[in-house]
Amino acid sequence: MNSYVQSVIDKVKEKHGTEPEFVQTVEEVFSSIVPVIEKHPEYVKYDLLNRMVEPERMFTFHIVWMDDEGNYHTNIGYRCQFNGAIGPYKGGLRFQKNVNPSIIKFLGFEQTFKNALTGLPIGGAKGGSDFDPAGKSDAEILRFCQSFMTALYRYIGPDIDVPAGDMGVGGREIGYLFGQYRRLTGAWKNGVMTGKGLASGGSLIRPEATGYGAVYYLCEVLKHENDSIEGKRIAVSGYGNVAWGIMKKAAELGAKVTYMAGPDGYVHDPDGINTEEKLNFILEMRAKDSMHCKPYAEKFCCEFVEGTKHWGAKDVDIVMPAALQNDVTMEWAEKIAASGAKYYIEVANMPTTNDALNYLRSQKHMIVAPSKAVNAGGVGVSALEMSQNSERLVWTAEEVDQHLRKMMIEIHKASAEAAAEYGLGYDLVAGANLAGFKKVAEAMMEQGPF
Ligand code: 2IT
Repeated sequence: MNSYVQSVIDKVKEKHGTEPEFVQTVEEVFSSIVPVIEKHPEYVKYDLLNRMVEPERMFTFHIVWMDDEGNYHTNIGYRCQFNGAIGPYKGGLRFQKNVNPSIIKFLGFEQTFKNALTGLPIGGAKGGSDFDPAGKSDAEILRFCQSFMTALYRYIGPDIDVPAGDMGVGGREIGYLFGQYRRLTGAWKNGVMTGKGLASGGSLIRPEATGYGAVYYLCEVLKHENDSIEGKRIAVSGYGNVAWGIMKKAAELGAKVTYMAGPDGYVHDPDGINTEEKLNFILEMRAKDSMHCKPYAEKFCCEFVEGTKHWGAKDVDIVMPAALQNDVTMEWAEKIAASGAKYYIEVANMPTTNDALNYLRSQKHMIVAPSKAVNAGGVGVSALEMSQNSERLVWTAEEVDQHLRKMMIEIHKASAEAAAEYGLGYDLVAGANLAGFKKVAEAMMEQGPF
């Protein structure tokens, strides 16, 4: 390890001991970029890395809202505008009980390099709240979103910061947030947020984009291995928007998702979650209760195993974690490696602990792809929504899908080429970090290195 890179990682560890997820992502990204630092002594001279690990701006705010019984509650809101070197800050809002500064910062840091990989001019950001949407009524969600935007609206804008959804923030929440933004500013502001409903200026394919993009990326990996998606059995975790998009696109291309998991346990459907009836049932199930996937097993008479994960199941070809961060720890990684599955395709943001990821990467029989490349189609289509809004155009679903597919092909190619350039072979994890980092670093240097 290069001594400058090591010194920055050590400093982050020392300064941010209470932010484990943030430390983890810095270590993961920076351990890949050593060859670029060695090629560019000026990055060391101008101390680029210490600058990169400090968000350009990050703030908190309080959100006071009233529940349906008239009781008042206060939550914390966050926005972390991590790096705006290549475009307006861009990234989702996460509403989840466990949201804290470490989670927001890790997501903002990852977003910076992911957004660079899309090839589009968007900087990295993330935000959200420790508000728990589970069990809240529609009216409570509306009041919370209005209060959230009342605190945030001064600090965002189409050229400043363009928020979107993440866990706990879907089309409904974006609609309520955008409505409040318009009420407060009296302006449409090129849509200001992405992931809007179609009637409000949203883009076709945005809800499906992350999952579809992940499958398009997967197809590139398979092509590289002279393999095909046809007939493949895929295990996902989660059954949210992203996992759902994977199920749908995989089915369309002749593969099948045979495992999915939720907070309550996992479902095994050997026939595949691949019919319209099954896919629609998941949407209904999720809308009613986002914490349980057992009803799927009851409805379609398949196996449900409570309180555990399916990682390591032997009848799987492709593993795609698409739920929370650090879902796959070392213990699960060992089971996955032993299962014989060849492809480990991360989808959720940082779904693998660093030791588990490095272990999987060291397995000769496996190909590992990193989330910041695989899930970049979501934010990529968000950037296409920004383009459509600012040009006052609406693209057809086919046009958006074509752009998305092209973007995923390019991301895979750029990652593979960056790894090859530094003699690392087909290392998609290092390649994505190298390609994303190079672009952000170049922009930072162009804008005044000191
Ligand atoms: O993690 C992500 O890339 C997102 N939540 C989407 C961000 C966006 O601006 O569409």
